[in-house]
Amino acid sequence: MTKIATIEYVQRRAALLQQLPVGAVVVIHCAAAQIRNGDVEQDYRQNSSFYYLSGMVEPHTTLVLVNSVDGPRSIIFCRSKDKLQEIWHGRRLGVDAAPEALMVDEAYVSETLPQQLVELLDGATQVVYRFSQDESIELVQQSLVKLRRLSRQGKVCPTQLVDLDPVLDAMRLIKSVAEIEQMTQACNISVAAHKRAMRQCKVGMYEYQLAAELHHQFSVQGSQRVAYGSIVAGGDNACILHYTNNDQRLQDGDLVLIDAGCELDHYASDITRTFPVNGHFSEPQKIIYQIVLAAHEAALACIKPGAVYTDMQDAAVTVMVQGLINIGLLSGTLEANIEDQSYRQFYMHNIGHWLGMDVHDVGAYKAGGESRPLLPGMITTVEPGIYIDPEDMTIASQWRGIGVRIEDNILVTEAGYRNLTGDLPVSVADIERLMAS
Ligand SMILES: [Mn+2]
Repeated sequence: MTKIATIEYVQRRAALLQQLPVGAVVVIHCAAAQIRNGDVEQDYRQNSSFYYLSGMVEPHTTLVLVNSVDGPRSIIFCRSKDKLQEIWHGRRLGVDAAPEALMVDEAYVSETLPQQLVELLDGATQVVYRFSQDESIELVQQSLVKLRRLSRQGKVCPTQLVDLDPVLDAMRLIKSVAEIEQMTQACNISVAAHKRAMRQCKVGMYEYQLAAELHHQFSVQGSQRVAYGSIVAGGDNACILHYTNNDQRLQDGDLVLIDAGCELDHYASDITRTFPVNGHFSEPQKIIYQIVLAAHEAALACIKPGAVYTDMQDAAVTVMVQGLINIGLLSGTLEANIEDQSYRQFYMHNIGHWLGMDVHDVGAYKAGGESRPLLPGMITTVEPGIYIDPEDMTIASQWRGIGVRIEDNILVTEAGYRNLTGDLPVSVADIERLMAS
């Protein structure tokens, strides 16, 4: 499996600095380690934006980029080598190996950062850091106070504070060739896992047992972790949008909705399929499923450079509302139902979200108050759904408790789009065929 080459991190740092004025200094921290209980830590997962610029997986690390007149400087502050700590907790890169491994100019131990940052910020025009990151806010503030105090010794304190996130988020939104390759691999693993789940699904299984089939396949194929908590929702549990208890038995005659995706080298995938536990859709299930599938196809058909996010939502809503009118779950005209959003009773979320290093990836959905145009290199999910309240006695019993969502991961291309998860069966016939095999 290919990984993103170290040189790409160098290119990202250069591309970032090109957008900043000479004299700018960027400070970005890694994710803080979290205590689980006692002296046991939560599994560590690097902060995506930090990893995007550094390729560094270790905690207690900070990256500083200096856009100096003499050219850019990249400096990593990381943990020192420590035999005893490494025996207990694992290998460390260390400052000697860091410059070559990460292709940065200099490396120092983390403990020297507060002192060195004061020196690095002396004479800088602006400090660029994440306004959302407590460690950076604190450290930058302390450094500025120190510099101010030293003004009579000729130190010059920067006067501009700039948020790094909008610049970095815009970069992360457009995926590079290597990122697309990485996400294609993540999607392939998740497709294989969903196929395995469809094949292994049996009446009477627990939802967590079906989840285990997915997770097994993720791990076997090299994924480090799930991209988010897996949803395996049998029957009307599918009507709970973020159901993650996964502790019920799968019943004969019910559907099961699986929303799960692996993470591969810090890149996410995010797939949903809904299929019959016993391998055969009932008539009412099939009818709802076909409406969602038609909405899914209508949304996909909109995707091309220049289309906007709301085009997908509008297309999916139109198809689902008409479908719900046709079967009597909504009354009145198409236009009136769209206008008063009565369909929100059955479809209460949006059509999708950006996908990248984070499952709900960074990047603005609007520009200048308007839905932004799609561009090649963007990756989005498309995930319409219909969820029929199991407790709503005004609805005919045959529909109650049916929950269907269909979600694929879509790369916007010059020509239109590429469905990165399109190898996973989605039609009723293809799903039933796979489950029978
Ligand atoms: Mn999603």
